[in-house]
Formats: sequence, C-alpha cells, structure tokens
Amino acid sequence: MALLSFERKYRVRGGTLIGGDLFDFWVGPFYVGFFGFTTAFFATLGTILIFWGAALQGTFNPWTISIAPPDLKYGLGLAPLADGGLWQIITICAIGAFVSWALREVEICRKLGMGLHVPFAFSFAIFAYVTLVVIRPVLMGAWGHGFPYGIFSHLDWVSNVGYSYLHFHYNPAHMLAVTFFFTTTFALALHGALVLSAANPASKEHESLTPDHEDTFFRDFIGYSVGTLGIHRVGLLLALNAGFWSAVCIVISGPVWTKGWPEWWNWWLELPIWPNPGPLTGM
Ligand code: 07D
Ligand code: 07D
Ligand code: U10
Repeated sequence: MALLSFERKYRVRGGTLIGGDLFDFWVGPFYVGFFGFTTAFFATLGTILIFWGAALQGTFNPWTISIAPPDLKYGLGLAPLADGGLWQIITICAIGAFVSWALREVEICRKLGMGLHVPFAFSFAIFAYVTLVVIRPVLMGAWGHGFPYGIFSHLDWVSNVGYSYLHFHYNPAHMLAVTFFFTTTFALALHGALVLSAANPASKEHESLTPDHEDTFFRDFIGYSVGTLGIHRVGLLLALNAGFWSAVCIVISGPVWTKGWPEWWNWWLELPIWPNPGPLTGM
C-alpha cells in the first residue's frame, strides 16, 4: 500500500492514554496527542531558558553556551536562578520532554496496534540521563554533581569525573557498557551489510535473494544463523545493555565506590586462595 494511502487508512481516532479526542490530530506528518503538546511545551520552555542562561553568560556561541548546575554548597536545595536554578528548571523541562516523547510513542504504537518496543527502548536512554542528573546527585547529596548543559562543557565534566576516579577504564561496569556499544555497532554493520548483500545480488538473474540466503551465509560462515527476526532481538538486547550498564557504571562511581577504579581490582589479590608469600621470600 502506498505510504500516503496507508497513513490515511490508519489515521483514525483512539489509542490515546489521556485527553480522549482533545489532542487526537496531526500537524503535517506529526501526530500531536496530549504528549505532543507537553513535549512542545517542555522543549520550548527549556530552550527559552537555555537562551536566558546564555544571555546571562554573555554568549550565543552554540559551542560555548554552558548552563552549570548549582554549587555543591546548595546541596539538594533550590538554587537562585542565575546560580544553578536555571539548570534545575531546565532539568525538569528535559525530563518532562523526554518522558512526554516516550508516552507519545506509546500512543502511536497503540493507534497502530504495535508492540511497545520503541518506547521501551527509549526509556533506557531516559534512564541513563536521569541517572546522571537526578539519581546520582541525590545519592551524593547535591545537585552540583549533575553535568553542565553545554557542548564542550559536558565533555569537560566527563573527563574530570573520569579522572577523579584515576582511571575510569578500570570501572568494570564501564567495561561492560563499552563492550556492548562496540558489539552493537558490529552487529548493525553485519546486519546492514547482510541485508544489502541479499537485496543487491551479484548476478542480475535475480532481483533480490531471500532470507534463506542470509541464513545460509552465516551457517556456512560461523556454523549458526540467529535468524532474520532473531538478529533484531539481539540488536535490541545489545543496545539496551549498552545504555543500562552505562547508567550502572556512573551510579556506582561515588555512591558505591569512592576510591580510584584501579584499586577495585584488589579484590583479586585479596581472594583467600593465594599461598602466603611469607615463607617463599628469599627462596
Ligand atoms: C545522532 C541523534 C541526534 C542527536 C543529536 C544531539 C543537542 C545539544 C544543546 C547547545 C547520538 C543533539 C544535541 C540537543 C544542544 C546546547 C545547550 C544521537 C544522535 C545530534 N550529550 N557526549 C555529543 C548530548 C552526555 C559525550 C554530541 C545530550 C553525558 C562525549 C551532542 C545529552 C556523557 C561526546 C551530545 C548528552 C556524554 C558527546 C553528539 C543528554 C555520557 C562526544 C551526540 C541529554 C553519555 C560528542 C562535542 C550524538 C561530541 C557528544 C548531546 C549527555 C559524553 C552535542 C543531548 C553527560 C564523550 N553529545 N554526553 O550524536 O562531539 O548522539 O561532543 O544526556 O564526543 Mg554528550
Ligand atoms: C545519557 C543520552 C540520553 C539522551 C536522551 C535524549 C535530545 C533531543 C533533539 C536532535 C547514555 C536527548 C535528546 C536532547 C535532541 C533533536 C531534534 C546516553 C545518554 C534522553 N568511555 N565515561 C560512558 C567510553 C572514558 C566517563 C558511556 C569509551 C575515559 C564518565 C559509555 C571510551 C574517561 C562517564 C562510555 C571511554 C571516561 C562515561 C556513555 C574510550 C574520561 C559517564 C554512553 C574508547 C577521562 C558515561 C551514563 C552513555 C555514562 C560514560 C564509553 C573513555 C569517563 C559506556 C568507548 C577513560 C564519567 N563512557 N570515559 O552513557 O556511563 O549513553 O553515563 O576511551 O557518565 Mg566513558
Ligand atoms: C527505523 C527502522 C525502519 C525504518 C525507519 C527507521 C529505525 C525497519 C521502515 C527510522 C530511521 C531513520 C529515518 C534513519 C535516520 C535516523 C537517525 C540517524 C536517528 C536520529 C534522528 C534525527 C537526528 C532526526 C531528529 C528529528 C526529530 C526528532 C524531529 C523534530 C521534530 C519536531 C521539532 C516536532 C516534534 C513534534 C511534536 C513535539 C509533536 C507535535 C507538535 C507539533 C507538530 C508542533 C505544534 C505544537 C502543538 C500543536 C502544541 C502547542 C504547544 C506549544 C505551542 C508549546 C508552547 C510553550 C510555550 C512555553 C510558549 O527500523 O525499518 O523504515 O525509517
């Protein structure tokens, strides 16, 4: 079915979580819904507040705009607008916009009778963000532990926080997260390449080849094919784990482990399985 006639057929009322028919309409290609309205509201307000913060900072250079969280001395209290209060309201707007975006995805899925896999997946990104700006700061007792909203300044934050644990690569959850990110790109490259190779066969005899060819390629190659549906399950699982272990790696840095990450590995040397080196010395 052509895209435009399909959309007309499925542009029907219903599936909304809240607001009934009130916001149940489209603007151009975009479905609005109650959560489209709240997304637009929070995103607009948050963006205006970033411009306000930029004006206070005295720059509109997008690379150097930075909205800093409050100083640690404000703890978990409210800070004056110009001293981190803007960051606090922008954080509320960001969470409002991200959660609204996820709920708008849910409404669109319900309209189309689809599973909720896309909003479920996006919720992991939201979880990672909320871990950085709410969960970890609350566990550490100050909003000042959140990251600043600026293109370069947030990189400074990552580097500074990384080095304050001496060597962040030794964080075991960071290792898992990095491995999942690498594996995700590896899997997408294999999948994209495999599908294109079947869709663009070497011989002009066929217009395109079949999933059987795809399966057979991997059975010949590595002895097993996870299957054409299975690879999408694998991809989703890998990507969600990347985000999940990222959230874990940062939430344990501070609230759980306060020393350098290299030292964490001492548990290996402290296992009660090593022979006492005492008598061995001098042998
Ligand atoms: C391609 C989908 C499109 C999204 C894009 C991002 C804005 C920000 C705001 C001027 C894959 C749109 C950007 C709306 C404008 C102002 C105030 C997604 C795609 C194109 N980062 N980060 C970037 C965010 C964190 C880190 C780029 C956001 C953590 C490192 C972009 C968040 C840590 C590097 C950006 C966030 C961290 C980047 C490209 C939120 C750990 C880079 C992003 C809300 C996760 C890279 C100059 C991209 C870069 C980069 C946005 C959080 C680390 C500006 C919105 C605190 C090490 N980050 N980031 O393509 O070039 O994502 O930076 O959590 O090297 Mg970041
Ligand atoms: C938080 C983004 C959420 C986004 C949302 C949507 C908009 C709308 C609109 C485009 C989580 C935003 C949408 C704004 C845009 C339009 C229209 C995603 C988020 C909700 N690290 N490290 C990670 C690597 C080092 C450090 C994660 C690699 C050093 C710290 C990942 C290397 C030190 C933190 C990762 C490396 C260090 C991290 C990031 C290599 C610094 C974190 C991915 C090869 C000296 C962060 C939860 C992520 C984290 C994090 C990878 C090196 C420090 C696993 C590959 C050794 C402090 N690092 N890192 O989390 O876990 O995405 O955050 O060297 O806080 Mg690291
Ligand atoms: C996949 C796939 C698959 C496909 C696919 C895809 C995954 C199997 C079949 C999809 C993949 C691609 C297309 C590939 C490329 C994608 C990427 C690389 C990912 C990154 C994407 C981007 C960078 C693009 C991002 C663009 C976005 C998010 C669009 C931006 C949109 C907007 C700004 C509008 C958002 C809409 C909203 C909020 C809802 C509706 C609202 C409006 C229309 C605005 C009007 C507002 C109202 C009516 C409400 C009023 C409220 C107001 C005014 C607020 C007032 C507030 C005040 C404070 C004043 O697997 O195959 O193929 O294609």
